[in-house]
Order: sequence, then structure tokens, then C-alpha cells
Amino acid sequence: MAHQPTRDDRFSFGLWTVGWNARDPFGDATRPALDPVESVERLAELGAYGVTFHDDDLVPFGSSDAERTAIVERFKKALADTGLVVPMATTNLFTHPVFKEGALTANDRGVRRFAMRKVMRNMDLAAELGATTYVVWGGREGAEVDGAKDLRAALDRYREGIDTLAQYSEDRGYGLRFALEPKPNEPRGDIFLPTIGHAIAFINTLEHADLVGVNPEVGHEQMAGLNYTHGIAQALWQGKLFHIDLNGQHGIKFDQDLVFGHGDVLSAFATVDLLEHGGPNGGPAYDGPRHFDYKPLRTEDVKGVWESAAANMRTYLLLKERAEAFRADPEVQEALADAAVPELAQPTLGDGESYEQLLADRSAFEDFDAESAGARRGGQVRLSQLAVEHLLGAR
Ligand code: GLT
Ligand code: MN
Ligand code: MN
Repeated sequence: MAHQPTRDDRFSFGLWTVGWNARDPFGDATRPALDPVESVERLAELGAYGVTFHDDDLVPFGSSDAERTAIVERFKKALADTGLVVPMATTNLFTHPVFKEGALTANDRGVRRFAMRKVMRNMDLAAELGATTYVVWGGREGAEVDGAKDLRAALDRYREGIDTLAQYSEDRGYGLRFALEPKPNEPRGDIFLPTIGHAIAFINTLEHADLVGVNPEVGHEQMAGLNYTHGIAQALWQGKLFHIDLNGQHGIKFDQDLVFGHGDVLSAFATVDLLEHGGPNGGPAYDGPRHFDYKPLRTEDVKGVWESAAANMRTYLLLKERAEAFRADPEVQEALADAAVPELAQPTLGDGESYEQLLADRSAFEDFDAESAGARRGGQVRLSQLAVEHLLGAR
């Protein structure tokens, strides 16, 4: 069945997604906590290939070394029994009150040192389990009160933190690549590195810039009113799309973490098209795991948790099929040509042409007919409608 996920689709889920017991700032949990081993088993049955986790999702904060070893051994056995892999791991630097004012960028130096050690400890486990990507979501790295934070010093400390962790991975031979996850706000009033663009600009200042990329989440960019597909296209273009968090969001409001495609479905269609095909004129597609970072709705029981996990994968595969049909449709090809989409792949200057030659080219300016170029038809609505029709299964 085309919409039945297989390991080859490389779908992965965080333990914290299906395992969320639906406690929110206004209400108590509506579901029991899930055993990580049960999550591994169920995800494997549903066709996922990978599972990801924060240190504390697997080993509760404050566990003794003996408890930790026992939990990890049991988890490893579940992985071996099911064949599920751990492509990525991350650290919880946000739940415990110690991180209320920040972690790698906390004013309190002791908290920063504790945070660094907490990450290093879980990097050891990540490497042991074969992970190749280490996500850093700085949910508490931010502020509500501008005057209570030296913003430039915070960026210095963030850089120091990431460079130190990258050095640690290199020295230990862990081969991890780091993926910074942007988010504009929530839980902090304003979070540092709020968008993909901010994160990439920050990465360029790092000593270990080559080891660091981004992990953009659909809803986080949309919370900032930004176009997710544009954001990940730039990350791909800069060789920085190390990982992705797929989910759904309805515009600028609190972080909804809906099932992928259950928010802006037309945008999700464009995202899958980009990830699978690399854009209308080709280009690098994304070859990492298709990772879902969503929360099963608080209204759901445990059965609904697994329905929603399956829904993420099925929606992705449906969108992938629609994107393939869209690309293969001769009318789409014609509409793309009509809208001059392939022409953008052609450099603006000719091969070896200098700006002196451009200045000497009267057809480029003096004799250029700006009026008729300005009157040329767009053909964009036709393309948009073709996409909608493929999405709705009308073609
Ligand atoms: C948290 C956050 C997510 C991040 C996770 C990684 S934790 O659930 O809302 O967007 O990806 O730390
Ligand atoms: Mn989110
Ligand atoms: Mn996320």
C-alpha cells in the first residue's frame, strides 16, 4: 500500500511527542504516562524507523546511576528487538526550575556549567546509541525583561556553549552534528535565535560552524508569521538543514504542535515537494530523517495517540504522492514554463560576462522595453490552482 509507512521512509518521533500526557498550563494530564519501551514497540509496528529523546524522557531527572543503567539497558533491548534506530537525541534544558532563567545563557554561571555537563552526559549516550544528530532547542534561553539580560553577553555564552560541545564531540570521536532549533517565544517571552535566519547568522560566527546546522520546526516559523518552506529552502541552500521537526500550526498564536498537515496544508504540500524534489528546478533535496515533533491533542485517549502518530506519516506520504503527481503533470510543466520558473536557474550575467559588458549592452537598459516586460502575464494563479487541484485530488 502506497500510504503504509516503511522503514525506507525514515519517519522518526520524539519520545516526548507520543509520550506527552497532555498536561498544559491550564489543566492536568488527561492521559497516563507512557513507558518509553511501549512507545518504541508501537512506533515500530506503525512503520516508523527511528525514535529520538531528551535525556529526561528516558531517564527521569535525578535518577541514580544504577537506575540509569537499568533503564538504558532495557531501552537498548527494545531497540534491538524492534530494529528501531536513534538518529537524533537532545537535552532537556527547560523543565527543571534550575533552568528558569536560562541554561547555556543563564546569568548564573553555575547553572551554565551544570547545563553544559547535562548536555555532555547525554551526548555520551547519544553516541553510544548511534545517533548522528544532536538537537539543541534553547527554550529557556531568552528573557521577559530586556534590562535583566546582557543580550550580547548571552550570545557570547551561547557561542561558547555550542563551540565547547562541538569540540567535545570531536575530541571523543562522536561524529555528532548539532542542529539548533529556532523558536520565537514560548516558554520565554522572547527566545534567542528566534528564526532560521537568526540561527544561521549565529552559526556563521562559530569556531565549529561546519558541525552546526538547524532543526527548523514548521509551527515555530509560522508562529513568527514566516514561510516555513522558504526558511528550509535557505537552510538547504546554505548546507545547514541538518534535521527537521514536522508538525502543524494555524498561524500566529501559541505553539500548537498539531499533526503534520493539520494546519496550513498548502504550505505542507510545498514543504514535502521541496524536501522530496529540491525545488522546481531541482537542487539538493533533504536526505535526513522525517522527524515529527507534534503533540497528540489533549482531547485524545491512548488510542488517539497512536492514531495521531499514524496520521503524521500517512499525511506525509499522501502529500508526497500529490507532489509527485503535480511534478509529473504536463499542464504543470507548461504552466511552470509560462511563468518563466525555469529561467531563474539561468545566471543573470552571461558566461564570463563582466559588468563592463553589461554596461555596454544597450539591450539591457537603453533599448530595454520595460513597458512590455512589465505587462508580461504572470501565470502564477494557474500554478497555484493546479497545486490546489492536485492537493484536493481533483487531478
Ligand atoms: C519541546 C519543544 C520542541 C523541541 C524539543 C527538543 S522539546 O517539546 O517544544 O519544539 O523540538 O528539545
Ligand atoms: Mn513546537
Ligand atoms: Mn521541535
